[in-house]
Amino acid sequence: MENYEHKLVLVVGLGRSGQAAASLLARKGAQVKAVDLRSQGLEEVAESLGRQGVDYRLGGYDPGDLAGVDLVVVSPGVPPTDKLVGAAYKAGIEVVGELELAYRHLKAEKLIAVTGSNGKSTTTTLVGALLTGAGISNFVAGNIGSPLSSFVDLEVKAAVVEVSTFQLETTIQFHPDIAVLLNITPDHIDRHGSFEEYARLKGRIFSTQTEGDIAVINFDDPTAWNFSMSCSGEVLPFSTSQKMEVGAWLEEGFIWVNRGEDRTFVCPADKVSLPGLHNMENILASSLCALVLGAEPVSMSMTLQSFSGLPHRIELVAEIDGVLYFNDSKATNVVSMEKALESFSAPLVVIAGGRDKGSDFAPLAPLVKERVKSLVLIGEAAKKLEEVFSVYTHILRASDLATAVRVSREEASPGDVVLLSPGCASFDQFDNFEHRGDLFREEVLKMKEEGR
Ligand code: UMA
Ligand code: ADP
Repeated sequence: MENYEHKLVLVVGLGRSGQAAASLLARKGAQVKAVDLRSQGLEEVAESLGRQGVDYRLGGYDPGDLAGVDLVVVSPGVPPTDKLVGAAYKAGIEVVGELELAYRHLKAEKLIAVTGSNGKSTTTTLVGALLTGAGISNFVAGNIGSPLSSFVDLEVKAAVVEVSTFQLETTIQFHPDIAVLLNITPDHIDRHGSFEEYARLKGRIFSTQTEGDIAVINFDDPTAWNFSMSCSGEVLPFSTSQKMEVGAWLEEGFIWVNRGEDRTFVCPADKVSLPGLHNMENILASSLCALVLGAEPVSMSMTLQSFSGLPHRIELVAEIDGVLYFNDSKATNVVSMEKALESFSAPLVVIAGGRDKGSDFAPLAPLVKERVKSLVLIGEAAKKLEEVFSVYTHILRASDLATAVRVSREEASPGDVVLLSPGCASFDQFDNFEHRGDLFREEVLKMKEEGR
């Protein structure tokens, strides 16, 4: 446990992570100062920080804020290129991310950390559900939306934590007992500069592991699997394409797991509630985590049959005039959009676009040509998407999501599917992906009401 007596800690960024970190530090006796580039919209936060004895400066910061500071805690959204962060490193001040700070105070007995380009939230939630189903106390936190700093005092058997590359950039001691790497496909190139750097950061989830720890890795993803060669812990692979000696796999329609002694049958694959092969990857990885922590296959099977997924991930919203409307707002990169397009055989009217993260959309061209009858484009990336796909499908532009929903209705015929699967971040027009998905749902349900 860190001793913060007479220590001044600077928290950079006052979103969810910064607020939780500042509170944790204040509770642990540190003198805390917090800064944020923003000044608007933080009134309530400032009031609450003030009550906790946290000093704050909003509307900008500079290296002068480092005076007397012993430790800097950065929010995940703060890039390493930030001037203040650079000055802190230069001055020899320790810089850690909110995740690292929380880890140093964690009381949970075991730490399960889940990363990957896609499937993190689904897998993290499912691991939590499998453990709960087996009577194993746990909580779910991290990049999923609830900073780990808010949960550190909970004395549970397992902390199940979703981890992003933004967080792995600033970990030092962070040491998962079980580290899960679901997949590595291009994302966040705008932040990390290249795919190679992004992949390297994903691999940091294993960097502190030693013998006795466990690495759960996707055998079918070559970039992810590559890390199995350098892992110090026990590697448990999972595969949806071939039988494994140990780990988790599909065989003749059944889910199997084996930690090295006897293989165990978990559940028939067609009995699980989560749809799609991509979700089967999440299921296999989650089952391994639960198995290692002592869950019985019978309870795992029951949970897998009842767990039907999270909102905003290929979520059915409504049927209107024979057209099904699906919300996949969480598809914020090319591969998650690809999985959504692959999930339907019906003709698709797809709403896509938003803030581009330096993505290459060209690999989607064959799927768009084969399955998408109309592509309705919104947001900053509309022009780029139009340039890539205009030869493959009918393109329409809409100024906002509500208009896009109405346009899609015009385009769709009975038997078609209207799918919001943006392939881009939401921040150009929305607060976050939930805001975008909620608005889509609201518009669709409004149309359904109007039709009654
Ligand atoms: N800010 C600065 N300076 C900067 C950047 C931001 O002062 O250089 C300020 C902003 O003005 C704002 C605050 O920092 O007030 C925002 O901090 P943040 O961007 O770190 O966001 P949080 O609210 O703390 O949320 C973060 C994660 N956000 C990011 O990684 C961008 C959330 O993941 C996570 O749920 C939350 O911590 C709790 O752990 C979101 C995300 O988009 C969902 N993650 C990316 C992803 O999943 O792809 C990585
Ligand atoms: P993350 O937290 O990594 O963003 P989510 O579980 O929230 O992952 O899912 C995000 C998007 O990725 C959704 O559109 C979902 O349909 C898709 N997805 C989920 N699991 C996978 C997977 N294993 N591989 C590829 N795409 C996936």
